[in-house]
Amino acid sequence: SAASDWWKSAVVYQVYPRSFADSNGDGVGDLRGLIEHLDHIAGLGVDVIWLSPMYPSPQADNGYDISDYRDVDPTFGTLADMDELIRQVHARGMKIILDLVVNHTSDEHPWFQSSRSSRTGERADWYIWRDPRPGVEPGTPGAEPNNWGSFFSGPAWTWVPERGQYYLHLFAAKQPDLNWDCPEVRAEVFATMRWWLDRGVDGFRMDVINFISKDPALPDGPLTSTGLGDGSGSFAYGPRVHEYLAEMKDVVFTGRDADCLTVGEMPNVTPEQALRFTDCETGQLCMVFQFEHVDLDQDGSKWAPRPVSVVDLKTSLGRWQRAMGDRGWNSLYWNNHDQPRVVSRFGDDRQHWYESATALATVLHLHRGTPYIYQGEELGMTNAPFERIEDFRDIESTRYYETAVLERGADADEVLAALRRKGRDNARTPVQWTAGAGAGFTTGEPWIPVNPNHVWLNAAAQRDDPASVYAYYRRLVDLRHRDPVVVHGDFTMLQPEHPTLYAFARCLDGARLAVYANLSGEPLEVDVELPDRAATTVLTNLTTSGPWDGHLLPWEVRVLRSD
Ligand code: TEU
Repeated sequence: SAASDWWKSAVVYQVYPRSFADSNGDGVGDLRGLIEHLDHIAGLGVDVIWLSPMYPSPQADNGYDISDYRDVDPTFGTLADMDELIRQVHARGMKIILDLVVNHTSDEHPWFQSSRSSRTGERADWYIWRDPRPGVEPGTPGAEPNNWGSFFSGPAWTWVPERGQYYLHLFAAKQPDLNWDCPEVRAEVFATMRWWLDRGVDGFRMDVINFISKDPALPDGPLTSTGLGDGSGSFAYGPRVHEYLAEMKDVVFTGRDADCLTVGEMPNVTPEQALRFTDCETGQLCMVFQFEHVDLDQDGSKWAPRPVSVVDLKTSLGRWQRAMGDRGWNSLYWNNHDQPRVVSRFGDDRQHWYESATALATVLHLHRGTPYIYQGEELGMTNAPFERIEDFRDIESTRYYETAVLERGADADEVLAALRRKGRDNARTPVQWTAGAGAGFTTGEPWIPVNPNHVWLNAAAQRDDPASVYAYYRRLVDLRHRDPVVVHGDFTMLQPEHPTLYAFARCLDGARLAVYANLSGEPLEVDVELPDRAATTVLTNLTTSGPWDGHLLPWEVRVLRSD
């Protein structure tokens, strides 16, 4: 029904609290800082805020390693601040969803502390423990239960002498994987979700939620360039993942007054699987984050960059549009806290900064699905200009540098070039509020360097400028809210083989919205489709308007509508 599908017409704005706004001068963003800047978010017209983790955490992975699911890290504030945030978000007519990170906990979580202490005690089977490989000295290389590598370099297993076993961690050693096959683990996670919903939150973004069910045999995976195995075949779409998410839907969401937004982050998910997760009748989630389009610029490994063409992007995103059809639902994103900035990645942050930021935004937001804006994207923020390894903060980047350069002898400049291009810190430099010191993010020393381009690229300069990237995002959000074709129209890619034109049509009950975007620095003469020749321009990122002759300047986009 329409009411229960409210999230189809919504736009979501992601806040990564550590980098958003610091209210107390300690150099780290916090909830008070977020509360003070809520009007910036509300001013975009967005419907929902997704808040990245603010829970107590040793911060090994910036909060994606949680040591208490029912509190707030003192760095970010207090539970009272959280209640205030929820109130203030709702007062502005928006909703708020939390990040649910329950594939793993922190190794400092009391659950893990008790699990690691003995094989028979309380919570002994709450994590994934295995004996060493027979015949190899436990705790030495090769004694791990299988050959899997972790996402943050090195083996996915860590030896615990106290217990005489290894535990599995798909990410850092400080992020042990929970054992979802244990019913008490699921019950505790579900109870925590209800606890937050009762506090007023409106749903969850679920971290690597397709990884929660592992093939209990945990077989070796195919070897990769690091010399370790890729275990994803045993955990990316495990035997019980649908069962567990169906149980969650039942226990947590069914029968609540208001309908929640649920979005599952799912690396490696295929279109067929995503449809099963999001099917309007038999699915378990509203939508998933898939990774295909953001993995196009890499060759196997994330650190082996390769060029992407407009045709590659169209082929991938077009396939997802077709696959979700009218039973499933897409999430639409270019950016989040793990991805490089889109204007630097698929756009041109030098010659055509404004035009390419707005052209890419238009293409994304007018696909069928729910769009996500990552903090700073609405300002056209760019990648970090980091020169030295010392500038990087992210555990994924620093661990990769250590293992590749220091252990495997890779070329340091090449590794740095890859980090610069694909590293997650590109997304994590402070939000640029002003041209002043600390970019208006902090009065203190920021935990990660601010981008020097804040002197011209900042919110203060853009907020009241009708020709800004910020103002353009506001128009895109507004178009979605005003025009049902944007939400419900079907999707047809136009001229899929064209090397630089990204064009598509959305149709609903005889109305047609067509997008023609020049994703290149060269002007273009477009062969306009017949139904669009007499159409009205409803949005363009350049000041020219009125009838269109099919000419597109570099990175120009035209959105046309006809009835
Ligand atoms: O990310 C999951 C994930 O698989 C990646 O995209 C990851 O960021 C990495 O780049 C793989 O190369 C989620 C969170 O979004 C991320 O921030 C966390 O570090 C990770 O899970 C672990 O919780």
